[in-house]
Amino acid sequence: MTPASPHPWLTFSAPVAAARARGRPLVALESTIIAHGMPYPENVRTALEVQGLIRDLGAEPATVAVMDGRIRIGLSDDELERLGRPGEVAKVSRRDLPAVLAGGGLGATTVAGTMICAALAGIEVFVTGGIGGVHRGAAHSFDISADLQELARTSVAVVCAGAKSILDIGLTLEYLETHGVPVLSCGQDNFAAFYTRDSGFRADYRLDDAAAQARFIRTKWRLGLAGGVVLSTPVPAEAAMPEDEIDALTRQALREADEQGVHGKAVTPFLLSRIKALTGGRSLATNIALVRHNAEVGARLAVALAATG
Ligand code: PSU
Ligand code: MN
Repeated sequence: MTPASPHPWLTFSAPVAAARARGRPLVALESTIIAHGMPYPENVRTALEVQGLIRDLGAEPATVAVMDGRIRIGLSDDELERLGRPGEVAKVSRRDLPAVLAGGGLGATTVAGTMICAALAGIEVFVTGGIGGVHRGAAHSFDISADLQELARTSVAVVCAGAKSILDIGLTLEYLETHGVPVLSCGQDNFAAFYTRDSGFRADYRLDDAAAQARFIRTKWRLGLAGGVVLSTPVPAEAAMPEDEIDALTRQALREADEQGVHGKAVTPFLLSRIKALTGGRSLATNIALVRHNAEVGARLAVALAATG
């Protein structure tokens, strides 16, 4: 659904503007995964590959970021490079968006930030790696990602490989249930666990087929039930990490974060980079494989959703 007059803070790249004009399906992509989730240069290479995969499946990728006082929907290769190179890039969630926009800085949008921008741009499907969630020990730290609150209120379908086991996946699903956010799974019954395929928790509904996913999502929104939908799909089996290894390393990374007093928005990037170091880079290969797979599932969903009118 293309809004008649786009929001004044949005700037569309030329390919995204052309896709909008022709009614071609769009897929939003986040940029925190580029600036804070993966190291350079694999981050930029992955971002470019993911965009290509989406195009090949008949949708137009729109990577979202904040630059020079504008919400950018679609980035050039040079702009992706600017975001991905080591340097100061703000991590932009809901609370940060006004500050980075008004201040004219460079910002990478999280799942929550990207959902807000996608909704403003009329984009219904958004592909990420994994969603944020309720952190382990949240009873003491109160660390619950703003991604979950955004899913409760903003009507965008978020395609992911589940949530990382750095989180408390059971509590994350409880939170989503409380807020009426449906959790769909594609390819298996259970919710995925990012580096591994099976979180041990069932998703609400298994819908393997993009047309069925699109019918579910369209029905929710046509009923006036605002808010997001999570579509989980597991990392391809050949790229998954061994579960006992990732569990042990996750516990170690969590201990280190605690010892070093890492808190707030720094927690997730810290854990990601420690797990990458502790696995000798193997977790990065898994991360790249799952994002690529999510992009394919998301592109098919965007095409199917566009066909529902
Ligand atoms: N999960 C990943 N990789 C990531 C993130 C999550 O596997 O890079 C990023 C996403 O942008 C997500 C954010 O929105 O981390 C969540 O951060 P926090 O836990 O601070 O809300
Ligand atoms: Mn947090």
